[in-house]
Amino acid sequence: MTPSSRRAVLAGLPALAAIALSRPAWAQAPAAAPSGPHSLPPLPYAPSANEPHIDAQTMEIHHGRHHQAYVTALNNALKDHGQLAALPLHELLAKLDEVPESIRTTVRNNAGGHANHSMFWPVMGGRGGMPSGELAEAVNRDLGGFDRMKTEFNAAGAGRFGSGWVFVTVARDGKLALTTRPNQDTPLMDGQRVLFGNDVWEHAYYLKYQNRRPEYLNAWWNVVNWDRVAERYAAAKAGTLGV
Ligand code: MN3
Repeated sequence: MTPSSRRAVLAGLPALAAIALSRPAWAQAPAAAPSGPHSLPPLPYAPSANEPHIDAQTMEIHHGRHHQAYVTALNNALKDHGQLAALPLHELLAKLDEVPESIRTTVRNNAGGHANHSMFWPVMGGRGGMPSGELAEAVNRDLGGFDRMKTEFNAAGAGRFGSGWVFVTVARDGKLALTTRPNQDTPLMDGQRVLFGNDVWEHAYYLKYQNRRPEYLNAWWNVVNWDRVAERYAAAKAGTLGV
């Protein structure tokens, strides 16, 4: 490095440091996302809406950083694949075997991540409690009642080794089932529909709960929005539920 270029680099440092320090790391805008068919859905409530069970900083990072990263990577992978880019997300995930092998794993991980989180935000922001009406009847019929569903869902989430999700799926006839997937895999890849699910990646809970995943799983039920879940149930039976 020449003396003059060293001076230029050093001269630039204070300005860069000031920019970097002016906002907390998690609040800085992500690198410009390429335009693409997929976009980050806005969080349907304030980041603090799930306090104290899920802290606002976790929600900010999880939505603005992690989910955005899946959307950005998916758009990057699809940028030279117009026909795939035109597919609705649930159809893309159901047709992974038609995706070129060179981008298949990237699409699987990031379309899955985009779909899973797009489902996740709206089923939270509520006050917990229990489902009612037709959905409660389905929970009783197929999952042994609310208490048993919760116990088995929490056990499945705690038992998911590494990163992944725990889901309740819903068939077109309204039948419910409990399942888990690793990483960002989703029952959508099997042509199924997700009623609701919880994210058991460490990024979903580590700031507040550290390694106490079972505590997070138990607390999560306090923020479920059963009105939104009931809307998803009705949409599934009507054949209009996407991700
Ligand atoms: Mn996540």
